[in-house]
Amino acid sequence: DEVVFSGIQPSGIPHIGNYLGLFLPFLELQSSLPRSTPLYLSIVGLHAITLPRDPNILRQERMDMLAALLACGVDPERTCLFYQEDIPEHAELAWILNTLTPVGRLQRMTTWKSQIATRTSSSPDQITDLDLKLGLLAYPTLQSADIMLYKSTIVPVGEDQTQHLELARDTAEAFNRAYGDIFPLPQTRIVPSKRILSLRDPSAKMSKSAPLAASRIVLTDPPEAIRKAVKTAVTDSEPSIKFDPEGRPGVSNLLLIWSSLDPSGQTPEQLAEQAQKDGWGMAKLKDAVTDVVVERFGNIRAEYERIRQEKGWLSQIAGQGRAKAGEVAKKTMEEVRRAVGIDKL
Ligand code: AQP
Repeated sequence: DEVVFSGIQPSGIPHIGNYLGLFLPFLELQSSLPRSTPLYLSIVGLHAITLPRDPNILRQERMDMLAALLACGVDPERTCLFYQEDIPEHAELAWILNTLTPVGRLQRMTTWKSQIATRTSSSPDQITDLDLKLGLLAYPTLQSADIMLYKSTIVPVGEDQTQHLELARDTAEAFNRAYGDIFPLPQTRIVPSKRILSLRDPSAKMSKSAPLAASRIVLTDPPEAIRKAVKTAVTDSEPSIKFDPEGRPGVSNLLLIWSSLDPSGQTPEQLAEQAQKDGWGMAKLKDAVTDVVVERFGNIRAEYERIRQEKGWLSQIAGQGRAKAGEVAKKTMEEVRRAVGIDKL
């Protein structure tokens, strides 16, 4: 039987990449899957602390992420919405999985390699940088634990997470080989996943923590901010409008955003063709993109601001999720502990 799990870090207000890469696919599963299919969506604080965070800001951002997910349409009656750090079994299973995960495999993760590239000049096998912490290297193992704890089979995530998902699959397999068949092998639901690029640098993905705010559009941006971010988005010097993600990533990124939110359901290629036929320039394309984003984010923003004030309700939702997820997590860990031989004597 299918079980859906996904997670998001409470590391800032979600941007349109998170929205198109994770939220929308998740919401689609929420509305299309039969009610008997369990859905889990976790705000993963233990992942967020793999980079230094101010505790007070983190506390606020955890709550804000819950409000943002609810504002986007996650239904807490249908989806088990919870804080990862409320369920100690995540860290416990991660530890056990650490004993099965080859260090070399973790060192090959692109996320780790990009951290090394930005922070140290030493070669990957001779890391002397004391700022690089073990938690950051082991992050994908914790992610495997998140997925496996609920015996998840479908993991809707953005395209950037594919490598981590492959690791989760191999880790589940390694566990089953070592201790018996406990875990199903998770599938990545990356279709029709989208990789939204930074508006400032189309060679990088859009990211919550990139220093330049103008590189992203976040759910709470007022219309003027959205207009400005799109207007100043880096494209290229060719005047034509064409969907060519390889050759023309900047324009293609805008077309992808437009097509993902446009009610007509047209593909980026079709929208580009039409724009080209109508003799549009880049300014017109940017206006069209701005309009669909403003339209979609306007309601979400109002809802977010309202929900954010409802602290009592938010903690009630978190409590509900904690109870539901906790029950399943406890059961899985009992099985795991028995299989490994570390159950109560
Ligand atoms: N640019 C993106 N395009 C499509 N999907 C994306 N996701 C992230 N960026 C893009 C998807 O959003 C989900 C939640 O991501 P996360 O917060 O857990 O981690 P992340 O991938 O590291 O996201 P950010 O925005 O880049 O955050 P920071 O800067 O804090 O690391 C995932 O499913 C991811 O694929």
